[in-house]
Amino acid sequence: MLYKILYMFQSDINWFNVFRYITFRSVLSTLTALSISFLFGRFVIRTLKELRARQYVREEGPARHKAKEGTPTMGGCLIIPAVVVSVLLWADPTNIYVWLVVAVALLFGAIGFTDDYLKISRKKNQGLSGKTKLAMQITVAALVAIVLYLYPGFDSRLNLPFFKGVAPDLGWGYALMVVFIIVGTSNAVNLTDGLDGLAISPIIVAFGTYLIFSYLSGHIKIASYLQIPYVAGSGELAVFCGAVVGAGLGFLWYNAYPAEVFMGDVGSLSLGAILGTVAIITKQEIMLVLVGGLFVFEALSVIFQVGYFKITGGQRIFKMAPIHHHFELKGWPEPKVIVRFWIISIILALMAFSTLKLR
Ligand code: 57M
Repeated sequence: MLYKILYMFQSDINWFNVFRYITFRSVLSTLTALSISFLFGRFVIRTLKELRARQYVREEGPARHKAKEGTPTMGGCLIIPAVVVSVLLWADPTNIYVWLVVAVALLFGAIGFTDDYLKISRKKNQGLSGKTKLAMQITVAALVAIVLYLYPGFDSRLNLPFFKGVAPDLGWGYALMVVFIIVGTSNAVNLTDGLDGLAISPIIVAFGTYLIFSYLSGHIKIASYLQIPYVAGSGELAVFCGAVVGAGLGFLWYNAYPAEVFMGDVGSLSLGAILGTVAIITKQEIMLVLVGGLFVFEALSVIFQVGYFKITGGQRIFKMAPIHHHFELKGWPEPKVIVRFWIISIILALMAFSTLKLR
């Protein structure tokens, strides 16, 4: 919004022309969200404590986690508003993709908020039933898929990295893939959020990566040179990604080990869904497997653990899933698990960038 107002005066104040540039507004969006989450962090933590929004730790978890009982949760109530306010200030309000991703952030945030609220009101780690939560996620993701499928500026071809000019049109199958990506990424981030700062830092890395991908895919000349799909208007999502990076950095200030606050499902479900939606709109869906590789790895560890447990009648592949608990139970101190997983997420992001010219 501010962007449109300030740009109106660029004929009177010439340097206001700079507000036209996505790069400049992405930096402002990052700094605005960082300022909001950092400055309001202490107030939100205090309010969550007063509202008894405290974490109930599952019995069967690693013993060390019992000490975390009572930590304020629902820190997503700090992250999401910081993101939305920054996006409304600095993104182009006429861009449909911006509003679609804002809607995803708020609707998945509402699902997570409901889950967190039920856990807190029941005073145990049992919120929405798995089926109810999944049904709500699929419903929202299906609405996104329908909007994108029907939007004339968006096509249903699947962009395959490494294969020049190969982009099969999946038709309605693309809509199903959209639902799978959004719901899958949302739940993968949710599963990953099990140690202090373990989810938010790879989120910052992933959105920093998609900030650049958004800018590239929305720039017709650069997209053509790199031979990646040009998606008119997707460049504005760089402003959105910048807001998530900024809000995430401000939240990490308080979520860093030992955490003063957890993001809750209100944060993890929303951030995961946003990441999946941005990957789809920029037509870098397959790249998400690499950029969000840590989230994929965590989710797969649960799938394989549960599957093997059922097939073998009780045996386990890992000491405990998701995989971060396995290393905890191997004796790695929590900060060591966290930082090593951060390193992996940075390596994966660098690998994703390296594919940009490998065609
Ligand atoms: C999401 N939530 C954390 C916090 C955070 C099917 C099964 C794999 C499901 C899975 C599960 O319940 N996942 C829920 C993970 C929880 O964090 C809260 O949840 C929000 C994110 N959704 O914001 O509010 C706990 O994680 C710890 N935590 C931190 N620092 C943070 O910054 O230390 C979170 C954020 C918090 C806190 O202790 O209480 C979670 O782990 O529940 N279940 C599991 O992940 C459990 N695994 C398991 O049961 N494995 C089995 C089978 C089912 C695969 C096995 O391996 O045999 C583990 N999680 C817990 N206890 N808490 C192990 C048991």
